[in-house]
Amino acid sequence: MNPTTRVVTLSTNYDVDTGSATSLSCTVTVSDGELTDTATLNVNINNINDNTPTFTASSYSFYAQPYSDVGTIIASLPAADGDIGTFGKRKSFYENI
Ligand SMILES: [Ca+2]
Ligand SMILES: [Ca+2]
Repeated sequence: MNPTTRVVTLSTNYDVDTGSATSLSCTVTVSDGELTDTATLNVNINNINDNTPTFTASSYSFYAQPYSDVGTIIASLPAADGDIGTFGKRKSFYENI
């Protein structure tokens, strides 16, 4: 906290995706040089969707058996997303082949 402007800023990067704290707390003091008062500052750090989901390769090749039944699973494509929680859930969209 800047003592002149009283603006509160973070002194380090907090990335909840990598296990950083999701809340911070500290005691702030105001003084007129003689008298003082204190208050507790609680800051909650929210997760944001700041990581793009990615496949592990740009293309994949698989072989399917001829005359396989419709709906037969022929591949499972790995993908990752560095976000935790709902922002890290992955949905895949594809065209029928
Ligand atoms: Ca994400
Ligand atoms: Ca995130």
